[in-house]
Amino acid sequence: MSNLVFSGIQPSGQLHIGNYLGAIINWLELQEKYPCIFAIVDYHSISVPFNPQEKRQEIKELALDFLALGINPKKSQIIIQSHLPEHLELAWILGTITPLSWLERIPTFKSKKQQHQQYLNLGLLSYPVLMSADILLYKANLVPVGEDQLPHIELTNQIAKRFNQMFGKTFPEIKPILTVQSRIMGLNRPNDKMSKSLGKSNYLALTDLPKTIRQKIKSATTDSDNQIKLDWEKKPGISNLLSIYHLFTKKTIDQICQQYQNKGYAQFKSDLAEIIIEQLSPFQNKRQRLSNKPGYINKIISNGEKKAKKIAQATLREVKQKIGLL
Ligand code: AQP
Repeated sequence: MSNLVFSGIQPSGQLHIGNYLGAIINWLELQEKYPCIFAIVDYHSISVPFNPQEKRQEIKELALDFLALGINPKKSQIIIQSHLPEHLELAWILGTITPLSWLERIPTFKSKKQQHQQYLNLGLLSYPVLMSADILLYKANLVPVGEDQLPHIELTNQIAKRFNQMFGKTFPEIKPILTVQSRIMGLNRPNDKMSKSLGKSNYLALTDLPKTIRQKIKSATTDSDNQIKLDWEKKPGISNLLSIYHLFTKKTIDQICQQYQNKGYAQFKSDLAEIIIEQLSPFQNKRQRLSNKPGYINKIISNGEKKAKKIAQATLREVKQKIGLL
């Protein structure tokens, strides 16, 4: 069996350094080795409250982000989930063999249920089935994601296994690919993962201006002992910043701690902000240039979707045949 990479991101606001350091840096590495499909999973993004006036723009912005970050359309396909209805068809079929109990125990469902009590809908519960369909539709076997997505990958494997047992071997086993730091924590809530829905001061957007980056890092939550060291339990805020520093500079944690011995948090934070500004600048410049080329971006997506559709249709045909629908 040949390797194929699939991963997706919801168009639901600005991409942040959690998405980048926790998942996308692996996309860039993997596309050098394997064929990849990277999806803008817009159907997923409407399972929580959203603004229809902003959705189209959010989808365009995310496509721009993918390309500016270095997704290479010669090597990888970029697709928009809702352009390929095969995702939904397969999701329905897989949903019919997925016990409710498997879905009810998924941690993201439990937390989204709390978060969106006034918007509790079937989509929130069946979200991981659609994600399973996204992956299995292409028979992808490598899925680079952040740590929060691991229960979804486990579920995908359970569903695939059940389908294979019931109807004959069809789907491969999926392997999640994690980055070295697959859980970046929130700037103002360092015990929770960095998240768009926790507000703008919780995350550092890849498109944040230098002024905003300086201000957000300066006000990131830290303890009061002014000692720079890694201690996730007692010092989650500074540990998170240390690990972001390490990921952006490739210096080891020990080297960084040594460098800032007796220098205090203010100097450390100020340097970290400048490092991030410098690291994000090529992306921001490229994004600016690409934003003037909407035709080019649309072409890339439509080419990607043409190729993806062939695989999607073949899988769906096979699945329908196996379950007696063709
Ligand atoms: N904090 C994070 N650390 C590491 N990886 C992360 N990812 C997200 N947040 C972190 C990974 O980014 C990819 C895209 O995720 P998504 O489209 O599902 O976005 P998300 O998880 O919904 O992002 P948010 O900011 O957390 O949104 P809300 O607040 O709406 O839930 C995935 O691979 C994810 O693991």
